[in-house]
Amino acid sequence: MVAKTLQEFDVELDKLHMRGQWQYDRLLEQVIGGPKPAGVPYVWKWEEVYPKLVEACDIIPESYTARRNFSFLNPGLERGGTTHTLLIGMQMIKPGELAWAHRHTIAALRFVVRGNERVYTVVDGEVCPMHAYDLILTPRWSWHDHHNESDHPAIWVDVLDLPFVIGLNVPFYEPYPGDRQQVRRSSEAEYIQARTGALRPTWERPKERHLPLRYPWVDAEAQLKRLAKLEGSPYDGIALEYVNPINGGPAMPTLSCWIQMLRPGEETKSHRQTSSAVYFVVRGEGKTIVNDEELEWKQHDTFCVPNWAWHRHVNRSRSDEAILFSVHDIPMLQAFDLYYEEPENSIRARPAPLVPPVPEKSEK
Ligand code: 1HN
Repeated sequence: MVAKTLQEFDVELDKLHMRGQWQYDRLLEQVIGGPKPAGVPYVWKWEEVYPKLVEACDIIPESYTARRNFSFLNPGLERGGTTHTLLIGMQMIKPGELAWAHRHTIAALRFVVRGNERVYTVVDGEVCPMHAYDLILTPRWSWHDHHNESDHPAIWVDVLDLPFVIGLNVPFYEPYPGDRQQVRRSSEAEYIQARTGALRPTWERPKERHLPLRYPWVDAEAQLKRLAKLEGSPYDGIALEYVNPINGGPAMPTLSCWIQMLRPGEETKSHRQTSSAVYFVVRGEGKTIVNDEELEWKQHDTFCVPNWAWHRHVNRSRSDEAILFSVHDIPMLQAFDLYYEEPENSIRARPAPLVPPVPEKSEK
């Protein structure tokens, strides 16, 4: 009997829905050199997005049932998503509108573009006012409804870990019984958020996750200004993370949110990370060079940096700062020891400043 060739044997196995390990050797040859970035770098221009949002207000007269939201889809990803784990988009809500309450296992956040005191999201019974550039979390499985009780349209950026949750096949969803959820109105002291500062009730065990629900822009901007004179990160300038004040970790278990200042004329060094990111330009003008592609951006543009793509940022202005808000999937990778950077570890690599030396006693 003539011996089977390996190729014939592989075909037989394939019919039985099995595959020999030796086949992976061939596969591995293709992946040598590390991950290939998933999707492409891309910019969604405010000047193209904004008129479409305005148009959507006429074409979709109510945001009552659905959210009047556009997702920004990476032209290089067949499965959808802005990166392979993150989805960013924009939402507009007209005066008097309500986007009714629901919850899902997809974690989300809102970064406000246009808002005011009478625009708010209710998250698990807590009212979160939406002023321009505030960050509001709507954590996994939290009830959330959006309200615009003001006379002006409101716009915000939505970021979700949707591709990640779909990838793990855990997309639960539930509408609230009724359009708006009950609010803890009697006193702000009842809010979980009132317990996230440096002074906390001695009689309660603190809630440990998904806190606070709202990071006001006034605090973020003040902290950027306070630290602007520092050297900062060679790769990201003055990049600050919105952290959970209880455990010091990321704002949500899958999403790390950053606010970052590039000083006038600042050009960062290039690096790559196994994480991917989406960016929203708060203000300023510049470019981010991703591999060989130059992403030109200005105020209110949105862009993405795929995983394991070399990237650096340039603030083109000699006189003005550029401010970027970004969301990274770093915690997803760190949870499983899959977070790497090249050419060096830069995130949290440096120790905090030392106590200044005590001067020697002078002889009198
Ligand atoms: C969602 O629930 C919201 O609650 C916005 O405002 C955008 C995009 C995809 C899936 C769910 C919201 C969304 C979304």
